[in-house]
Amino acid sequence: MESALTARDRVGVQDFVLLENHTSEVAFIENLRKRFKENLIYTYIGSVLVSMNPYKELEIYTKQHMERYRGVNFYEVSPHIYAVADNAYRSMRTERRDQCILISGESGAGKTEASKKVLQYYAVTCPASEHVQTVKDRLLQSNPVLEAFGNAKTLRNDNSSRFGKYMDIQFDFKGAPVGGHIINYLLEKSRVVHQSHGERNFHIFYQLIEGGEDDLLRRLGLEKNAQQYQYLVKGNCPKVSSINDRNDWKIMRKALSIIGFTDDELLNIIASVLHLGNVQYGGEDSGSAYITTETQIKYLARLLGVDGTVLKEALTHKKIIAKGEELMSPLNQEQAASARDALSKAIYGRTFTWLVNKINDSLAFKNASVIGLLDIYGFEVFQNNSFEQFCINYCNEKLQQLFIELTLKSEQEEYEAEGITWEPVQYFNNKIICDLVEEKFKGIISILDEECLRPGDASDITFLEKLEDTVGGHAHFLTHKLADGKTRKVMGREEFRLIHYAGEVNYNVNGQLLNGGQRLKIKKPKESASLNKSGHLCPQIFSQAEPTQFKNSLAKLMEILMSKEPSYVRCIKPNDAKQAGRFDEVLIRHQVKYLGLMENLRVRRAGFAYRRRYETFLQRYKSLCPDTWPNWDGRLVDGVSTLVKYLGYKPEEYKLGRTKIFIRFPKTLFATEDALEVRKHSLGMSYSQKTKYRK
Ligand code: AOV
Ligand code: MG
Repeated sequence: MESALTARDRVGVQDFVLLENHTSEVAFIENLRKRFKENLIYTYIGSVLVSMNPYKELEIYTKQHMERYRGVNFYEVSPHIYAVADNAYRSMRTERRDQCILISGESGAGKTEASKKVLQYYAVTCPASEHVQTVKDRLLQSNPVLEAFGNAKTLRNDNSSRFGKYMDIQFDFKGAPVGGHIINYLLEKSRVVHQSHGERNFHIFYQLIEGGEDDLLRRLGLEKNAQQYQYLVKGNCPKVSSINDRNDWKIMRKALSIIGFTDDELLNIIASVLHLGNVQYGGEDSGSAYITTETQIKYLARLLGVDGTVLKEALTHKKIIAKGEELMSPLNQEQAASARDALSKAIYGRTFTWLVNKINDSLAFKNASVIGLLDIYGFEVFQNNSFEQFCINYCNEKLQQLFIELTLKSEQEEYEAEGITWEPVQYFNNKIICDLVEEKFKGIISILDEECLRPGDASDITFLEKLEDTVGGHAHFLTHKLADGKTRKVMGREEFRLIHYAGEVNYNVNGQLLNGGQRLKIKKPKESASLNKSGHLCPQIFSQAEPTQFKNSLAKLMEILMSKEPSYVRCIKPNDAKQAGRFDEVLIRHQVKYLGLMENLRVRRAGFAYRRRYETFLQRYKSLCPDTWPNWDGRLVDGVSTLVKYLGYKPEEYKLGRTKIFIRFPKTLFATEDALEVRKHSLGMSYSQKTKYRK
């Protein structure tokens, strides 16, 4: 039989805290490598779960596995996403505190898969009633629907989420899931009209074309051939070997009906986007554009329920306000094409929001205990980075900031406040970058907003100049201009570079950034439901710039997350080839670095696994010591001290702070919990931590 030592040599340690040389990145990576080779994709850093994408189906998500993790202490079983899910669930139940599970990592690292596993875990293991079954089904079925409309094949991930998602799962007092609520962030709308080589538009378009029944396609005026549609050919990649569009269509349709969509309003809109993409223009280069594709207009008018003439005007003119009067001014071909694309993006974006609202309605949000799940796009760097990457990467900065606030910083501050001797751990605080982006009046977003809303000569270049004037000297901001007036050759004149915590990214302001304040929009439906009957389709000036909206919604998200107790899942992508068994060390080391895992480990090693307020600790365990039972009259700290000495805690296992006891190793607390259980049984009480949540 294999000895414990050789086993560890082969499979590594299941918690990085147990590594002998915990400051060595080499040892960290080696541990990941050993475990990955053995298909052990999960490893802890204390309570943080590190997850490696195996790129193959593993037999670790069965019902039996779920059962194994129910009601069991974190450290008693091997690391698993189910342990994180179960732990959050139990904390919510026992401490009555809302929880959130924050899943981060770069594109293709396995965030969405992890969030689905969590949802499935609750759906299978939580108690249910008939009503709850419907809610569970709807919660689960929201995934295929949102993925059809919000995910796409990219170079990095065949099923890449092109929107951020925060989902609240609500539980009643019995611990049964009774509702849910989804908030979506920043759908990548530009994908509707353009895709890079080797990438696709959102899945739904191909599902409809490939899987749509003949009758349906005829009604929508669509052909069963993706090549016919301008919006589907840009990436030159209509078919993906890992995706079965026809099958996915069936799954999506079924999911829609479970959620309660009965008619085809949604598909009318999807079809109209495809028709819009095929609208073409004629006219002199600088003269007024006219539409040359009447068939498309006919279908569009019918599907959207608008008048054809109004539609044509909307697609060839813009509304301007001159001397207080509204006028329709003609567009040239190029302008008209971009107005058309802006309209498509707006329609799709609004449909997506409407879809999320409909799903939320069907989930019937209630005021209950909550576990939030955050699956948001990872840090992105492309050859050409635009406004969208800027927002995505800013979002990742904010999440890292939250991670720092909630783990590294708060942990160290607490030791200080409690007067616990402590060797501070150095870490990079990315607040400086968040400020650079979001600070009032002088942050990048403020400046962008100002330029978007300024009438007259505002342009991409004036925006860049203004940035240089305002944040030019910032340590995390660069342009092609050097301080001595010379030019930095490696950078273009229309770019600025941000030095993010995760790496450097050049953002192109050329015609991209000002999309953030896109001026052409279809009229906002008064309420979501009015979209199906539409009727309104006239261009209007867009008054509020999107970055500010995004900034505000992110601020709100941070508030939601701060109010909950967080659990972290840090996902790592093993290689760029989407292949099983390939461990690309350079790529992995980079992720370990920017996810801050080494700092996380150092803080964790130096710290204490558990802390409890004296009164809570004493209240829970006082029955275990004759001196503290039934009551302790003296100072709380003395009571706790008497109790733990009686229990045999060794001096190196704990420390007493001002208001709390700090326990270094989880096993110490587990032993105390076990003692409590034994005592309760001996007193004939049926209550026990473990049986409490088991059916
Ligand atoms: P992401 O959500 O982190 O990327 P996904 O969760 O979509 O990444 O994972 C990408 C692909 O990796 C999936 O489609 C699966 O094929 C595979 N995969 C991930 N996790 C597992 C797992 N636990 N077991 C088996 N296969 C897995 V992005 O949304 O692009 O940021 O934007
Ligand atoms: Mg995803």
